[in-house]
Formats: sequence, C-alpha cells, structure tokens
Amino acid sequence: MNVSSQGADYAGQIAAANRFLREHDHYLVVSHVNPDGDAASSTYAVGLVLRKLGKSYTLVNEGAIPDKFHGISSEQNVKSWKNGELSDAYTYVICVDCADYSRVGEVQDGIAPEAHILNIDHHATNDRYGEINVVREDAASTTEVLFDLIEQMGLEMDLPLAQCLYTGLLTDTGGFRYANTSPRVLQIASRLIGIGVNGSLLAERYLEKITLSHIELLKRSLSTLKLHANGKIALLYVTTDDIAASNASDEDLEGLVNYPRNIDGVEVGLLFKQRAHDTVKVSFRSAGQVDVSLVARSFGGGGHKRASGCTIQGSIEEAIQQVVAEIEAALA
Ligand SMILES: [Mn+2]
Repeated sequence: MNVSSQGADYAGQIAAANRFLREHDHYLVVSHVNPDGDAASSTYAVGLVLRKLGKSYTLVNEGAIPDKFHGISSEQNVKSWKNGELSDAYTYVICVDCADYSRVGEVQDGIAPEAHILNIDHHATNDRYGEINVVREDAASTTEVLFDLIEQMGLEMDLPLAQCLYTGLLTDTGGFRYANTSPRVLQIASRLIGIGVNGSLLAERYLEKITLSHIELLKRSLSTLKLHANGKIALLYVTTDDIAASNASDEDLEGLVNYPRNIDGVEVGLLFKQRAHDTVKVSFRSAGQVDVSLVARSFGGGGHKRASGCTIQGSIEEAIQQVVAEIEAALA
C-alpha cells in the first residue's frame, strides 16, 4: 500500500502534512456541517494522531456531533460552534472531509484569515483551499486518506485509531457495497479488522440501527414518490411540516434518498428536503449513467459522481422542476 503509486504530488502532500502536524501545536480540527460517519470518524482520527504526537488540539463542528457517533472515539469530545464552545483563536487548522472551505460552516468565524490550513479530503470536487492539500480522489473515504498519512508518518495503528478509520470506510462505502469499494479499501479494512476492530458491531451501530423518527419520515415521504423520464428519475420530498411532525433531526433524513435510487430502472434518485419556506436541499444518487456531481455543481453544490447535493432557493415545486429538467438534459 505504497503512497508513491498515487504519484509524486500526492506523496509530496503527505510529506508536507506530516511536517505540518509535527512542527506546530495548538491545532483546530474541523469537518463539514451535518457530519456523516466519515466526517466524524476523520475528526476523531486526526485527534488521536495529534495526541500520539503530544500536541494540544481542539475538535469542533458547526453543530453538535450526532449522539450515535460519540462511540467512535468516546474519550474525545467534539465542541459545537453553535453552542459557543469554541473560544480560542486558531492558527493551525485541519479540515477533514470538506470539499470546499464553506463546508466548515460558521466555524469559519473562529478561524483567522491568515490561518494555515491542512485540507485532507477525498471529494473529486475539492477546490484545494488549503495551504497543504492531501486529496485523493480515488479514496472511498477521508479515513482512507488518513490511513495513508498515518502509515507514512510511521505511527502505531492501535485499536482506537483503527476503529475510527474503519468506521469512515464502512459508512462512506455503504457497508462495502458502493462502487468506491476498491480492492484497496478491502485490504485496509482487512488490516483494521486484524487489529481487532469489531466490524459486525460497527455495521449494526452505524448502518442497521434506525430511529422511530426516521420510520415516521419514511412513511410520509414515500407517499410523495414521483417518477419522471420514463422511470429513469425517481424522487421523494419532505416538507418542514413532515420533519416537525416526525420529530426528526438531520440524522433521521439520512438514507431516505436510497429508496428512490433503489427502484429498478431508475438512473437518478432524488430527495428534496425543505429547510425553510424558500430553501430546499437536494440529495442526488446516480446508478452510474449520470455524473450527479456535475448536476449538483450547476446549482452551486458538489459531491461525487454517484452521490452529491445542493441547496436551491425557492419552493419545493420549483426546485423539483429545475432539477428534473437538468437531469433529463443529462440523460438525453
Ligand atoms: Mn467522506
């Protein structure tokens, strides 16, 4: 598992990241708003790396890390910017799983404009906003990139660290099922299980368990199912009323987009989530024919070829009309 196979540039960035982590102190580690399993795992993993190096550090997210992710690294705490838990100013910042700087959300206000940023990510749309950019587009998760970094740094891969890296791989590959599940992903997963990671326990905790609110929301959203383009586009939507009536949080919305995507014959599955009266978040999932990162980008969003997202100003009806038209064009 040699990083040099990724080219001199990647190896050089890994080396630069190694120096960045060893030469300074008092780091801030931040991932994207509404963190998923990879974002949370990567945040915790970088914390463990800094701890091994004897550095002081603070982990932060714009909001609170969802309860279910606390167990990824239970002895570490991620502060919430929105709850006012970040007071210091930071000069050395590590952004994980953020394709662009705006993904850190309001945490930007706690980062000095002259701060030195290490950007560690795997999104193809990453715009290299850091001073150092360790971006591996063929990596399944940011934790896969962190695996490269940790190996290159010569740090011991102990169980707490292995558990973080495995959780990112597990969640960003949908349980080692998505197309990003490369031979290398399985080799790394095998190594981590060899260290003692309990794969079935983590799969149950992070992939199988669902909340009652999620089921309530699913019940409501399924009644909105609509097909377009001769069954190649399928969509669901949820309104702010649905979310309130289901007592649902952002976490409870996760996975809903898989239902339209999984319908036989569907090329693009969509979920429209009303955020406010005139703000709609859209999740895109592609079966492969359409590069949905391009579609999302045309609306100011981003992501991967098969999974992306954007936010549209307007009513749900308007957002559906615009997005469906754009995908119909991409299908043609
Ligand atoms: Mn990720």
